[in-house]
Amino acid sequence: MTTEPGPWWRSAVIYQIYPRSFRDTSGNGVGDLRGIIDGLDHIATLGVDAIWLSPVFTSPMVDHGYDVADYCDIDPSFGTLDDFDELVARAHDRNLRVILDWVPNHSSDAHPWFVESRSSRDNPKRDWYHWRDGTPDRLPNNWTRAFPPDEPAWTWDARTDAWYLNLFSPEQPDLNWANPEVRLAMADTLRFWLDRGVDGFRIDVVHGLGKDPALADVPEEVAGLPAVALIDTELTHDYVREIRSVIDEYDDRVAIGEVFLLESARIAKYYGTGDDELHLAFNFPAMFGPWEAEAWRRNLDGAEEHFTSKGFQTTWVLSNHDNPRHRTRFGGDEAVARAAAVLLLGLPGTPFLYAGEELGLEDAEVPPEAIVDPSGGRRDGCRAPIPWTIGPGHGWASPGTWLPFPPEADEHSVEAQSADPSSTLALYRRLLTLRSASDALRLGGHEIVHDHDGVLAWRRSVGGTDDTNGADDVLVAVNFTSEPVVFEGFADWNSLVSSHPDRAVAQVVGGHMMPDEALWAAPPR
Ligand code: TEU
Repeated sequence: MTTEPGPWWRSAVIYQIYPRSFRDTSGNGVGDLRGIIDGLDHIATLGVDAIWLSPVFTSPMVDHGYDVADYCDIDPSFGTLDDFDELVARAHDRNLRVILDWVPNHSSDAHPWFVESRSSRDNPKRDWYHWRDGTPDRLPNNWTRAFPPDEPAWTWDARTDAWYLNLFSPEQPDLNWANPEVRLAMADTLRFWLDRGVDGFRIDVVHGLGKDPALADVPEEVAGLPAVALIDTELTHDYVREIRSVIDEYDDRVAIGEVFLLESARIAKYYGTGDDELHLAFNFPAMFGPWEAEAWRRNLDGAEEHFTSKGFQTTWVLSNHDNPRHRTRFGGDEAVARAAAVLLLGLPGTPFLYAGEELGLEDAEVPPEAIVDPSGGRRDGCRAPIPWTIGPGHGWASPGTWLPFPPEADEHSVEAQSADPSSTLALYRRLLTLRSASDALRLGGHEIVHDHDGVLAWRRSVGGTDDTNGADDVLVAVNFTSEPVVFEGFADWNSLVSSHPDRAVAQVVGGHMMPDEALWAAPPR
């Protein structure tokens, strides 16, 4: 049962690669495109449908690629355009789609557009960025930037005695999307990659594009938050519709937005009417919640209310390159991380995996002298290099790596886990194999069937949940407690997969769940 009634991304699992940390073949301590090509067999065997690459464009790397100096070329530390074309071809050979990370809100200050813009007040590109007159002691407004936090979002440029806006670091000036020339130039950067065969884009801080023309102060009570988390204007929706229309010039592509707003209701607005803005938007509130049954009940209810009931596809993320990995966030316990995998891949919607979570990685300990993240180091631990092999270097072609390896890198390496049927990697492979064979798991809705004593369970089905009609029907049950529990009502169901390495597959659930266990089960035949 693998008929796909809708677009590919509705049933896909998308795997995020942070290219600097994936695999180094050149020996410079930083991952590269040829390393990703070498890793494609691992990714294809894992069983995901698409890879999303964090930015690989030319960049001075102040924000490790989220500061783009040329939107239409590959940074030499990652390789060449030829390497990129080969990567797309090799990925497509393995039925893996390729999604790029497009950073339209700001460029690098080294981008020729900004170099021109800052050169004089009458330069033709002056208005491509947000400039404000004034004096060095009077900020244009009270916005604060993200990197480092608590600093103003404005930088004084003595060359022309004016302020420019930067929601992130001063090396990341905000582009002025109100200028139609900017929008045309940025649309062409999309076409450049679409013409090369990419399957879509993850669009960085897309909600931030439209700035209030008055650049008014934010209310005093939220002025301590980075301004990027507060910007949400109607103008942005016009720009997102334009972006979508460019992507729609090509068949079968996807627009995924990083809408960094902290309320699902506001995020959902960026799906527009359902077919004129984003196809998918990250729903970060779920990621920021704890490992608790009540919180996940709220997440599922919220997904239904804000997304599914409106015909929008929900997304789920547990880990990414901006936050501590979920294993680390949830206390470091491997049993919990494994249960989280069973939960994530059993949720209704499009799940995103962050490279290394299939190995159960924890964040690296990064000593103060090794911090490289412009946010002050908060994001370095989750960006630790992926350990591929057992032994020194872990398969990296370099004696040193740009960040230290995560803890227990030998045990967590791809090599060690590939050989072990009880490993976290084996669990992810099994989950993804089952998911790809089940319409209920890929496409079905959900119905909560149990929500007390720390156990949350839901049923995924297509074609109804009448057990006699052969409908595809799967129970997902998660014990969020560290105690064994008896879980009534499904005693005669058969376990398809359990997060617990000792639970034999196909064993009858019997109503008992082990501490920190999550499982999928099928109705009795
Ligand atoms: O992140 C946007 C963003 O606002 C948050 O990630 C947040 O500001 C940050 O985690 C604070 O520590 C995107 C990218 O995901 C991130 O990696 C980039 O640094 C940022 O945009 C700028 O392009």
